[in-house]
Amino acid sequence: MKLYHSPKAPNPERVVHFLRVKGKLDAVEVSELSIMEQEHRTAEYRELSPFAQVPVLVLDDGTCITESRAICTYFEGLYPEPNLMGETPKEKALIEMWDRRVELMFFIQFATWFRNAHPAMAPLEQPQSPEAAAKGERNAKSFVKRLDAHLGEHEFVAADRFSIADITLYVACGFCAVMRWFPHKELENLGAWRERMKALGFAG
Ligand SMILES: N[C@@H](CCC(=O)N[C@@H](CS)C(=O)NCC(=O)O)C(=O)O
Repeated sequence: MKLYHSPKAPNPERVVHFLRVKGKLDAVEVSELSIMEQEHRTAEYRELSPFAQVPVLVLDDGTCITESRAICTYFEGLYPEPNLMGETPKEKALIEMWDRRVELMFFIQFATWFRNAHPAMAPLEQPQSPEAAAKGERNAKSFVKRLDAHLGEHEFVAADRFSIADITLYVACGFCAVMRWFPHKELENLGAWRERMKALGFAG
């Protein structure tokens, strides 16, 4: 299997953390490409990823799987232990619910802010929109406050156990540094959750 990655890009990072926790990083050959050099926009790469994004997982039979969560679902099926997506129907639903909330209401909102506000993103996001940036920033900041309140009452994001939802939040929080925003330093419960993640082997 071959995983297409781009250094520091958060969506492939999500997959890499997921695989690392499973102890299966060596199951894939990692191929790096540069988003800033626009290596993901070549005709050859679009054969693998029609929307010109990383990550892509290419199976040995040539099947291409994009979407970081779908790739994680594939690995969860291949390598069930440790379970990261829920054991029971209830756990599976709660973990998916929170993972989608973190992805849609935080990760993507933050990405919208970053892509529309940061000068380095201008070549990729044409045209950049200050209105979209402001809306993304507002949404991301509002969600993170609600999440902080949730983490005041729960050790982990979903179903009171470590799961993919924590990995998604960890990656999203780290990504915020590109706008010099450090939500886990501003919000106490998020900061305490991050310490728990450190204890699980996630670098500070
Ligand atoms: N929903 C997709 C999003 C993938 C995505 O947006 N990847 C970014 C890197 S983190 C990308 O390839 N960006 C290229 C571009 O914007 O041109 C997933 O979860 O994999």
